[in-house]
Amino acid sequence: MNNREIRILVVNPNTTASMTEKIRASAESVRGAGTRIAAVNPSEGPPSIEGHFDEAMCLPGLLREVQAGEAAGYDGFVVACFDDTGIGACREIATGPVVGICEAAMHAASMISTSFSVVTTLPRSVPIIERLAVEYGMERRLRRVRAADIPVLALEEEGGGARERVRDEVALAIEQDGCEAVILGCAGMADLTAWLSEETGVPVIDGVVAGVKMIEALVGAGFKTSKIGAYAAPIPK
Ligand code: 5HY
Repeated sequence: MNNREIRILVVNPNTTASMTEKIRASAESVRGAGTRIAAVNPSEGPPSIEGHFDEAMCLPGLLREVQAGEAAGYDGFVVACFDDTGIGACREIATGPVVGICEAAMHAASMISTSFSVVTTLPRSVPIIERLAVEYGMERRLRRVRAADIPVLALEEEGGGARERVRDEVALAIEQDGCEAVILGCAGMADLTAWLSEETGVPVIDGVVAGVKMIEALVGAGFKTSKIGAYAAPIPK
């Protein structure tokens, strides 16, 4: 029986500490007794990731955090940005498994339902997530990617109405898309999961939770990232 402690580093690739705290709380709420969680964000980079340019700009900080986590001996990593940005690069520098919250959430949804919709923040993120679904082989399970049309950081403002816009879009997804589960398409929505599941009676999946449990499972099974091909260590330059 492998009951060694599992250490997981959750990296919020944007620089908004309040979102990192929210992510930490979500991860802590489901961690197993033998799991230790650390949640970090880079000190430099975009305060929110809203599109391709921000995705690129967050990479140096993300990779620095993962490199530091690898040096500190973390067993696995969760990249807590729904764009799953930089996953391949993180897998090259990590020994243990690395999951992005989009991939983790889509796989979780595919095992508890036959179809799901995603509710994210801005319309510009919709095609990015649709492309990820194709990349992950989930296009047949995906009913629709919807946007609540709110900036990512609106989720950090109390009373600004962002929560309600997310709730309304989740309700539309259930009403109109024929989906059996809904995925929250932004790490900043992690604190809405229980409330929305309660309100709708439908499984609402937060990628942070799915990612942490997936890493626990992979590490617990003794799996590490394969180093014989695409995720081999970077070639020294
Ligand atoms: C995220 N952006 O999870 C993504 C998702 C989004 O700063 N954290 C961000 O809403 O585009």
